[in-house]
Amino acid sequence: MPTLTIQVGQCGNQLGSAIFSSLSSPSIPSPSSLTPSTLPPPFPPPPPSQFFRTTQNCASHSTPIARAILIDTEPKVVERCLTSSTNRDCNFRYSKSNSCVIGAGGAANNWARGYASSSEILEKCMDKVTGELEKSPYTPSVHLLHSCAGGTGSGLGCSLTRSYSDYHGGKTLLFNTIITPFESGEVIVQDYNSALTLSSLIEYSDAILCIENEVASRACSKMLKIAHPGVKELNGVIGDSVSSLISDSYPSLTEYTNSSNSLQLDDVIRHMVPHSSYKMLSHRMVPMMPEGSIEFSRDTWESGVVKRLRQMHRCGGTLECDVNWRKDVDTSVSIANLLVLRGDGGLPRMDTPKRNGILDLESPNQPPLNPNSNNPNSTPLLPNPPPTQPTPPKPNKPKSKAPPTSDVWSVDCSSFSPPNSTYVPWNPSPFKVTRSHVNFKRYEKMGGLLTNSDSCLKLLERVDNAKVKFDARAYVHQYEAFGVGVDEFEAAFLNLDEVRVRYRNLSHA
Ligand SMILES: Nc1nc2c(ncn2[C@@H]2O[C@H](COP(=O)(O)OP(=O)(O)OP(=O)(O)O)[C@@H](O)[C@H]2O)c(=O)[nH]1
Ligand SMILES: [Mg+2]
Repeated sequence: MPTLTIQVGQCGNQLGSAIFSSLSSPSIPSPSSLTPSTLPPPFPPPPPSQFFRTTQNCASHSTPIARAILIDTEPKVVERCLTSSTNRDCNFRYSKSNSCVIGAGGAANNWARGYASSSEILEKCMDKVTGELEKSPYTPSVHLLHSCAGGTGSGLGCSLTRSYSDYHGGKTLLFNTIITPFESGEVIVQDYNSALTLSSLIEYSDAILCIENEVASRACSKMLKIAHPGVKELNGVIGDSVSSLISDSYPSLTEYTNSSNSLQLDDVIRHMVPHSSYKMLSHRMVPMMPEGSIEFSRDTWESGVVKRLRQMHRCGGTLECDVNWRKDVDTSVSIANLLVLRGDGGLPRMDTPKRNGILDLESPNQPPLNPNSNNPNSTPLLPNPPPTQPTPPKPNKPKSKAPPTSDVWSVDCSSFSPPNSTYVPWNPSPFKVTRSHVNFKRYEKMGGLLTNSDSCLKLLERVDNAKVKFDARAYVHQYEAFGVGVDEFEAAFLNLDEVRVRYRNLSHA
């Protein structure tokens, strides 16, 4: 099932490029991989069909096209994304007609300016979105990417999220990946913009993945040993972390072997947000290491990947270098966790290239997709696919094939299951694990963990910085000029305080 990505502002667009680049990167068979001798030499495997489409009847040769809309209020970044995706070494490309540059000068780091974009601008963006949606029979999830601190990504990103929710809410689930600014402060009003962004998304988005630039920067310097990481390096780390979670993976070997659908973004949202009062997600990834060290690493699944992720989760650390191995009780109470394990098997098998890859929706011979993801764990609190949607016939099943000779399917992950992990008592199925034997890039074994827990409190506490400025009414006039005054600020702070109280109370539930 397709997922539409909407990239807004400088950060959203640059990050989108990094995520699509990671999603379309070839996996490299590792020296000790269990299957590569039977496989042809490395070549770019088909990227996940959820995020790409192909053009007419030439699926095997054409470059996959990202299902993405590129939006900004200044042309530079969008143009750079379009140009770099035409480079020979790029494994995907953007559709030029999906770019939408409105205005000419940016939103001057002012959330209100971006949010107050005219209905004409919103309509222009939504027309592009509709144009892309019409290329697929049904799109159950939309992934919006933007920063919190600027004006366009944060303000227009929130306005688009709201419009999308108004037009398509109930039929489509919205997943916002947002980048929070460095605490040291790059933009003087970044705390205002972050507070207004979070408050708005909590209302209109279905799930919010918060990624801190601070953490990405430490990942680059401490884990990848990059001396002076720049935006490109930060985006490399974030792109890999996000794509390792959302790329194709399967709940079980049976589902993989029977060619059932892989986990889709709407399934992720339903699992991770079982109650609409708790939408804040965070992520972790293991391993992260310098490129040159990867081939020397010989991790085992249980002690090398799962145990390390479990300990990071236990002590609330986002990076492996923060792990305190002496801690033996969970610091946080979780609402839900999703563990994704990838690797051991090298490349995808080549006998059924379509299976892991792109379904050519524009080809007349392509069997239609089944829009019913029928996830048994889905809850009625988030919208399911629309009941009026006609159910297309089931796709022809590709021939069943021998299971991959990889042990990723049998890794013991029970340390994340209740009661071995601390969960709220009201979620009957808080833990899910999905797997793929396809290596993630060069990593022989890797694990990603998506968490909904009270670990988001640290981030929410940063709102207090905004309150201090607001008490002095600093810069508020700049927001008032675009319709966001004292009342709107106070409503946003109140909204965020309520979220804090809800998450804080998890440990008393
Ligand atoms: N990780 C990451 N952060 C970025 C990137 N570009 C900008 N940022 C962060 O985003 C914030 C600034 O937001 P931008 O996305 O540049 O702003 P914008 O949405 O284009 O809005 P205006 O320029 O104000 O119209 C700062 O916190 C930057 O550190 C990027 O490519 N990657
Ligand atoms: Mg900008």
